[in-house]
Amino acid sequence: MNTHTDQAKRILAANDRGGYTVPTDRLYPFQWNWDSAFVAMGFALYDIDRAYRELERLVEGQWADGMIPHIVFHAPSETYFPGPNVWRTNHTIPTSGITQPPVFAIALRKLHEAAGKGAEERILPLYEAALKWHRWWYSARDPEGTGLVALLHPWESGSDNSPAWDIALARVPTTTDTPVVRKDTGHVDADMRPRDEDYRRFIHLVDTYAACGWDPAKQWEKASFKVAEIQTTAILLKAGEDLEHLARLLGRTEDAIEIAALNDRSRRAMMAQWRPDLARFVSRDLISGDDVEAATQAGFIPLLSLDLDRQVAEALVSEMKVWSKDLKVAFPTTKPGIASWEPKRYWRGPAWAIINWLLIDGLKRNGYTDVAEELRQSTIAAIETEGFAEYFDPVTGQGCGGLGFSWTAAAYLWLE
Ligand code: 9YW
Repeated sequence: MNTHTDQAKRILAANDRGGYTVPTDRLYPFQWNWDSAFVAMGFALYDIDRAYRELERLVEGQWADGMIPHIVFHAPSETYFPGPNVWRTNHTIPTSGITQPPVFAIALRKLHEAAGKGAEERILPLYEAALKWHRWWYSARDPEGTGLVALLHPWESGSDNSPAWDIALARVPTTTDTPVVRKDTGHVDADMRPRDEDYRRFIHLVDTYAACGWDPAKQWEKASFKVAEIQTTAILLKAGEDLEHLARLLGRTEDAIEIAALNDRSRRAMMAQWRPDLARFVSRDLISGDDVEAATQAGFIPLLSLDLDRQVAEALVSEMKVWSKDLKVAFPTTKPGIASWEPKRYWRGPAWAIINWLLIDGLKRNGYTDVAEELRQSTIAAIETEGFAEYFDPVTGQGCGGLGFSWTAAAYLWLE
């Protein structure tokens, strides 16, 4: 066996805390939502039972209203901030109060395909959980029915300190009721992490929503950060397609019709976010009404769920090539060379294996198999050279952030 494959499986085993996988030891000692979806797809390649367990354990944290939280705090740990006492969500199984990109149903379809016929019984409760979550997205995060879902916290994007939030986040006060006692910078170099000011604003938002009792309608009203987001909607639409497929397979015709209508709404809304002058798709800041023009990876993720017209696809892929030119590792999360580009600082420039995974699938969907193959090789080479780091400096190739990282291991297994 390829020694890297072996190593990837060992990382997933080492990060197992009893049917769920922590992203990495100490820095992230709980179960994270979209990490677990990627990890489940990794497990599906060699241990289908464990793959299902990963999703089942995540769903233990699902709220009555359908939201699947971004963190499920199955067991206490002192190595992460903010913990359950800051979130104050009062759930039997402690969780955070916000969500994360809905990769779940994409994973569920992959698991079902890997398990083969006869696995319907096991996916049924997971299918129900996904359906409830998708309904939550459309009711709680798109109450006006625009087709684009909104984030109320940068952590919900999974791209915490992306330049995409710079303008919207600047309106959020830095004052907090909760002392900000960061733990992350004790594990990882502070230069690779979000800044203190970002954390103060992140916690200000947590305080605000906790004061709303985590009621979605109250939060929507009080939110000082509200972005109708293109990457999340693109993922939701792909997951929606997979959910519709599963609904039909399970004989749930009414569900399938309902999901198809939501998918259609998102598809049309996303197309309207194409900006030919930028050669990217854009999010919308719902507080100012402005386009989010920051040059980040999010603008390319619609490849994953749209069958683009040739002209649009050509422009988008040409722009991707401009961004990747002369880099050691593609694909950068911020356009190289612009003022907000920081090649080592988390979501402000580095390349991430799971983002590449989404882009590779999107490029293939749109017929760009050669470009997808280049990106696949770049990702594999980065991991084989530097190890299973959280992310990579695209200029030097250096592995950064947490090490022995679960989703990088899962991505390797999937892409290799
Ligand atoms: C946080 C676990 C998570 C990822 C996010 C990433 C980071 C920090 O780590 O979040 O405190 O939640 O930005 O995408 O799921 O790997």
